[in-house]
Amino acid sequence: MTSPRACLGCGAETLWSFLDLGETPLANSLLAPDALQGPEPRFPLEVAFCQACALVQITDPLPPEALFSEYSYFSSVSDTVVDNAKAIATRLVSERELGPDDLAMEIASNDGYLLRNYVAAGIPVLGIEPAANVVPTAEENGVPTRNAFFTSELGSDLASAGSRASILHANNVLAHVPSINGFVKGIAAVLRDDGVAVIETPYVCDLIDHLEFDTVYHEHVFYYSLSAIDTLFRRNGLMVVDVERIPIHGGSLRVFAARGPAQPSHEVDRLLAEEADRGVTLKGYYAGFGSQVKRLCVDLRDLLVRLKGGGARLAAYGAAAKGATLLNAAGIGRELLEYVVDRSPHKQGLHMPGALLPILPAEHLAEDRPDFVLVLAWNHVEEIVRQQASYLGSGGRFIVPVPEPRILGPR
Ligand code: JHZ
Repeated sequence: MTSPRACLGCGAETLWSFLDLGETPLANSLLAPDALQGPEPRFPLEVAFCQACALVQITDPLPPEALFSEYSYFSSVSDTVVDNAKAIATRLVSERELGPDDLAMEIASNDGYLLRNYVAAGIPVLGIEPAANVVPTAEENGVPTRNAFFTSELGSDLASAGSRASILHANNVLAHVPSINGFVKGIAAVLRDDGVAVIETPYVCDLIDHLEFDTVYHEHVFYYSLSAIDTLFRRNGLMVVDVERIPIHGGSLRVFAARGPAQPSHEVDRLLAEEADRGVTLKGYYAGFGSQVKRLCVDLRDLLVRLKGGGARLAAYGAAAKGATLLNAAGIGRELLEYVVDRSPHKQGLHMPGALLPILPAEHLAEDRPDFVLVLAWNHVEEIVRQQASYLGSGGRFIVPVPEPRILGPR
């Protein structure tokens, strides 16, 4: 597979495709009951590596307006996400001695799950969030929110109007923006000279090493190594000054960036060297991934078919975007799984794209007690195990699909 398209980062026509998930419905386009009969739009989903700048990307990105103007994902539904946000906000307020003259900004601020921690500490905030349906919840959380896509122009406009950020958070959005150079330029423009951007994004090495292929969907245009981020940021006036690997979402990078010039930390140099040693900036690192994914999908489907054939009742947990990719790639639908449960009231009553499983409240598991539950939101498995003690205690079993299917029993 070789894609003729140009890299969205550096513009070189050096994309080398290594994973093709075929024509796939949009992972967060949950279906209302009256939409179940109609045809579902599907779009190509293929992942490529840029041999010039090492940026991993999908080859056919869709316009962000089609994906994010209305959004069913509310960050506050997951305790792990809320706790992670609170920990970093509290830490930065103290480390950087922030006060009422500072401004904490967040791009893709969702329901205010992160910025409300700054509000509680008396620090002025501004959220920027494109999904109109999420904004009222953020405002109820006390987080003033501008309903807009963040761009280079918006960054410059905010800076000219005097809104420059001491801290700028951008969690799980660097992966989502096709016009990535303008987006990074906008961050550089809106930062104070001594400000810091704190950017969390899933780490491509965790994706490859732990077969987290289901985190590929149309919303995720890019899958970053630190090497690719370093090149992208330098091109657009930002410098990586520090980095941490954090466990959230199956393994992410937390990158600290500033307007240059700046001295990167020892950890930045160390991780860049580690990536170079492991060949992360070369296509060989990605070469076997497509066939490993095929194997995993076959193994998972075979396991479910075997359990079902033995008379077991099967369901799933987590109407996650990654769940849509997993079910569609492995060809798992209503013939194997009866339903999926999810804690989010914004998802309940709807159906998973492609697989068409109905989405029910999480409490349904303990009441209905299916024999096995496929954990689609495997990145939150510890939280889900704690919460579903009653289901597991009554003999229920969880199946964690990646990096290889494994069954968890009662603890
Ligand atoms: P979760 C999201 O992807 C969306 P998804 C987004 N595109 C992104 O970039 C990545 O995260 C990083 C539910 N749940 O977080 C909530 C429970 O029901 O794995 C969600 O619907 N009970 C911005 O959608 C889903 O599961 C629980 O106890 O793949 C989890 O979705 C918990 C913890 C979650 O992300």
